Amino acid sequence: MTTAPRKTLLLTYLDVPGVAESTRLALRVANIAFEDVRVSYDDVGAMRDAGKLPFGQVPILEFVDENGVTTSGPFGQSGATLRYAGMLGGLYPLEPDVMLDVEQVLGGLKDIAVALNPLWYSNVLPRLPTNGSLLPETSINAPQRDAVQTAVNAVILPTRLAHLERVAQAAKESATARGETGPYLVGSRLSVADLELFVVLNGRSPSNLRRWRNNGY
Ligand SMILES: N[C@@H](CCC(=O)N[C@@H](CS)C(=O)NCC(=O)O)C(=O)O
Repeated sequence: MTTAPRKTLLLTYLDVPGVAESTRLALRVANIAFEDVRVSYDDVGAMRDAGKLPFGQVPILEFVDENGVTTSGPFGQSGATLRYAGMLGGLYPLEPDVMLDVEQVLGGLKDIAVALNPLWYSNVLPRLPTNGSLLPETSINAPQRDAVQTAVNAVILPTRLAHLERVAQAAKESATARGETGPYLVGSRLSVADLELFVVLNGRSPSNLRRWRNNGY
């Protein structure tokens, strides 16, 4: 008799509440068993050199059998892992109109994350997917960093957050019209958009950015 390979879901990412944090939360909230594998930058480098990372970076999601052999994946890109976890766990609405509300919030949060990148890396570019380094030629100096921070605080965050508030209000009204009332973006159902909102607004606050940077991230 043959038995199907046992499948353990592995999510591999750095030990920070970064781009894979909402996927971790989605899997936990939905009670989906997974191994929360936390790796160092050196580990990422070794995995990249071994050809293990489809996009040269983490997070990756994969299924492994009882011998630790990958049976499905690895799959990269945090947006993909979040949607996958959301669909598995019932945190990703499949009705097109509700999905649009969730997706536009995810997109708005991505805009915020992109604007924060130069502060995170003190560089115009994020880490290179070839070797994880930051290009010295594209680094920003302290006055440029301050200018980015001022623009982020004075313009980007207030405007983007006002956009999100308006969108959330409209989503709430749509949910109410569907007869779904509740504290979440799309009414009574927690979705991946709520989780990503929490992570971006809580985890990537300027004070957390400073703390992570001081810890070498
Ligand atoms: N677009 C990718 C970006 C992934 C990414 O930037 N990963 C970073 C951590 S947040 C990484 O692997 N850094 C280590 C390295 O590049 O060596 C995603 O969302 O998954």
